[in-house]
Amino acid sequence: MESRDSAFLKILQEPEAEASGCSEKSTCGSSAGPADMDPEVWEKVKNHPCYSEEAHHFYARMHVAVAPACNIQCNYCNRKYDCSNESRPGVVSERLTPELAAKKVLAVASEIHQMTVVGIAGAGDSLANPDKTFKTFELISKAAPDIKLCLSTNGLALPDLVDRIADYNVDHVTVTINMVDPEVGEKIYPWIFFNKKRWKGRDASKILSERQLLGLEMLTAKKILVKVNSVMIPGINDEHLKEVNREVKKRGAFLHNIMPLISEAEHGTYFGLTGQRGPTAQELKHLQDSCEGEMNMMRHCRQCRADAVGLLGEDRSAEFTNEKIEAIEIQDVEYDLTAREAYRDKVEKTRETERRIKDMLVSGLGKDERLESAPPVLVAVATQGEGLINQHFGHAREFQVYEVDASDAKFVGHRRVDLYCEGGYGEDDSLKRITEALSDCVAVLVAKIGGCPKKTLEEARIAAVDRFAHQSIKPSLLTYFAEYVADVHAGKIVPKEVSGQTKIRSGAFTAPVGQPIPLLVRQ
Ligand code: CLF
Ligand code: SF4
Repeated sequence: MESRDSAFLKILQEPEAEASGCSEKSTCGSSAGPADMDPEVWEKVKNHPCYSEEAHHFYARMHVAVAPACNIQCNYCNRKYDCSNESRPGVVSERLTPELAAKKVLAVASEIHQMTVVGIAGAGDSLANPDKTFKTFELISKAAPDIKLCLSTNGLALPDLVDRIADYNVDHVTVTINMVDPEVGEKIYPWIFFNKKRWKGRDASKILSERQLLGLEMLTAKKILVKVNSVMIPGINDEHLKEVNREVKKRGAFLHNIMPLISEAEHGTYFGLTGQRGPTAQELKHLQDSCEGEMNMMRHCRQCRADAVGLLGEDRSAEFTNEKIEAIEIQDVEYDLTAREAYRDKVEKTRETERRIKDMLVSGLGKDERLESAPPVLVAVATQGEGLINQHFGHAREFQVYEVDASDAKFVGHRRVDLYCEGGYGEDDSLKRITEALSDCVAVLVAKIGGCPKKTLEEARIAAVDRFAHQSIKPSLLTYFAEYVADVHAGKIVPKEVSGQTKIRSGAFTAPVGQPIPLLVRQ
């Protein structure tokens, strides 16, 4: 009988014409591809790392922190920290003027061809600082016309500025909506500043909610893509976010990004100081899963800083400090549009091939009854980008987690961890925490792993697998799933009961200066 592996190989070797060209699952959201959506929408999202999960493996964003002021107070925010609308609560290292921001964009884009999007997400609220925000967009669109413009807002000022947003060709707007019920809202927002007056309590939340929903409707009427961010605060708005999800869907939001509350006493926020906890990874996934039937969910958000630079999950802002940018002579910056386009073309070809392989694998798996009826499992992956399993276990600062079954390998979250390998030595404490962080996964796919961590993981019934090193993530996951199910049927693996309360950790990987991530896409 033909082995499953050789059956897959045969599928992979079949000519392109045999491919379905389209996933059987028709979705239209962050994990969707070109076959799932209107071509006009696909053009807008295909290289936006936040609006397309697939794109986030290949493309980077940068934030320019030109907007210091805010017009509301959120209980999860302390003014000296980044805006939690879009960032982890870390201090913005440096603020920028619109002129310096445009110069920084040119410098970053000429060095990081992956960078396709510039967003304004703080440090306060982009639309509470409209002149600085729009001046920055004006300067960037003149200097770097191929870059997408993106902004994030709490929505209070939004209805007054929708026309300006459209005038500046901003195609992507994020509105943070944590409630549609002022009774819930008053537990999140102590005050807002609106119409030259400070409002408190339920009145404040009523105004804020009405303005957010009106702004959302006005944007979607202008065909501007809107992502809604919501901060999940257990015991306050967790159940209520299902209603928020229905309301924003009704008003045409493209994507819903439910993010965990990040709350530590040292951040000095109201929630941090009063001991309000954030959700566990499992609670977050459960809520995201229950909203998915209603609309498409973003699961790959890394809650980045308001001055982040690089792929989601890493932060190269330390390479581009104000001091360095100020010292650059603008005429020395080579903004090579042709090279940037060539990079994107190469990425698109790679993505197309990956999609084709994945679809062929899925259609092959679907023919096997045992696989089709097998329940999904969680599998972790160590990657440094480009959609490849290309990171050593000991060098990973985060693991991506996928839910895999015979129909798909879906990105469902990430787990941030401490480095296992420091200075060439394995850290036992880190290994213990990594094992806990991955406790609900049946395997972790890595480029390489040493014997000692492999044994520890296997004792926790997490298979450490390095035979897919430097191969594409999704096809490898589907292949692994087929092998896993075969082993379960052969009695070699007993499926484990999964329960977990994994604490979510904040903080993006900050790339050490001088060790940038690889730029080249494989041939
Ligand atoms: Fe920035 Fe936000 Fe635009 Fe992305 S981030 S303004 S939509 S370019 Fe992205 Fe970062 Fe999550 Fe924001 S991962 S915090 S969703
Ligand atoms: Fe902080 Fe952003 Fe809320 Fe303003 S909108 S209080 S900056 S989290």
